[in-house]
Amino acid sequence: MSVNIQKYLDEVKKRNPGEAEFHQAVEEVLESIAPVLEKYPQYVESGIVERFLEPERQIMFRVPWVDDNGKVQVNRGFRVQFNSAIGPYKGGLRFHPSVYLGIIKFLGFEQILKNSLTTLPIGGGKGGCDFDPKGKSDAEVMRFCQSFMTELCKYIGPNTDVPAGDIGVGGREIGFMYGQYRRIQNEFTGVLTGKGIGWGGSLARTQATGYGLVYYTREMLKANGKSFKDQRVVISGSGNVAIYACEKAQSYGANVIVVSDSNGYIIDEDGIKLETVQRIKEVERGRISDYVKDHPTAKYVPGLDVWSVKCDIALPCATQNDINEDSAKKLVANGCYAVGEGANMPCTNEAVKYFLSKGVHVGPAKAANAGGVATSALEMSQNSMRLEWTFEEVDSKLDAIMTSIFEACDTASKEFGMPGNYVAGANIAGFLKVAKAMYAQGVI
Ligand code: NDP
Ligand code: 2IT
Repeated sequence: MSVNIQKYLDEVKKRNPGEAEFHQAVEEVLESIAPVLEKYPQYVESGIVERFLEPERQIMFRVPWVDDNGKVQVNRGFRVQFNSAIGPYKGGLRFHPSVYLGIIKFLGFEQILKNSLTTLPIGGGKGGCDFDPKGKSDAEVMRFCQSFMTELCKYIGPNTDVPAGDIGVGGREIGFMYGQYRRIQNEFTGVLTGKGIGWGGSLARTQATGYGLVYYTREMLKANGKSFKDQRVVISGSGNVAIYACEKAQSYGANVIVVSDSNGYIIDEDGIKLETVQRIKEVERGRISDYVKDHPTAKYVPGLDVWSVKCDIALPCATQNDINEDSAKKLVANGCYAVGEGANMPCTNEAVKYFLSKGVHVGPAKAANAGGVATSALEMSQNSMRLEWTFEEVDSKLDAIMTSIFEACDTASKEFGMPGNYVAGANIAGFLKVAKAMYAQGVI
């Protein structure tokens, strides 16, 4: 049987006009799972693909709040509850001015497969708001978060949908939202993850996405006879994922020479000084350009062309479509041989194809950055058991999960005749588990 993938994609574009990021994510997955659908025609016949591509529920809501000048501001909030076949909806909240339905849907769609790969019982969802936390006072962020949760709380719950952080949502925002949820619902429950230590949070959740990315990339390098030791690493971003990827890569002997933000990037040939980045980003909420004040031998370059810096390993940890085909060509021309995707969909589909055609090892986001949500699921387990595990316990479970995710991608890539294509392997392994669950549960 030959499966017409284009028909599904055309239908997605027609039903979801103007949502370019969602179309892009769907296209990549459909291309990968074509051989799966040929092998298992029952998934085609029972409409699994059409159902898989349509969110179970999409919520959009007004978020009114009052700024420090007494002026009323209105933002638009989203929660897309995409698929709950294998567990409650699970996925982060993004607060960034670029947020619209197409971004939340691409993230929610990727989350289904990512969460499936974690081996833990979590479905896929994502939410967010077009609110820009930059330059806002703590009091403004609190009033905004309270208003956002006042509406969101109607749709979530510890067994229904468990949000967490993403771009623009860290410990401060989770705290304000958790407080408001608890006040309205009058219950102390694991409805959000990424909570603080001492009120339901898990040790190692803060580090988990960045550490997990490096654990996954370590396994990918190992399978190809390589390691992080003495390699030049370029990281984009300087937020939560970038910081802890940098820490773990350095602990494996890598020379991390670049971090960035949306204004520019730092090149420090002697190795990025992480404590300076952490002070600027986690404490002062400042700009990465300040780094050179402490380290005058480093260089600050305005703009986003981080991928022109020569490196062996690239870890994009900022945002989607950060590496296009041109950047991919520059990276390969400069000798880059491995890419570990810390951000969600940081490479365009054309960039991924170019990398694979040149033999570059690509650790796809939905596998390589799954450590964050996996540790969120461990936080949910701890909350349910009313127990707290040590940092070492959580970190060792995270390492084992990332190793098993790499093995699943590797095995699926070989089983379907594409050895070394971990992008296809991740899509296939993630999809199979969800498809099997949907099939068993009937047409719903
Ligand atoms: P943060 O908000 O902590 O940091 C985001 C970083 O990316 C900042 O340095 C930011 O710069 C930069 N950035 C954001 N948008 C842009 C843009 N449009 N252009 C250039 N730079 C940009 O977010 P996280 O570190 O949590 O998230 C980073 C990525 O990792 C995202 O793709 C997210 O979806 C993904 N991810 C996050 C997980 C988590 O647990 N937090 C889990 C899995 C994936 P600036 O400050 O200038 O905006
Ligand atoms: O993209 C992601 O996986 C996240 N932002 C983390 C989601 C979570 O529920 O911890």
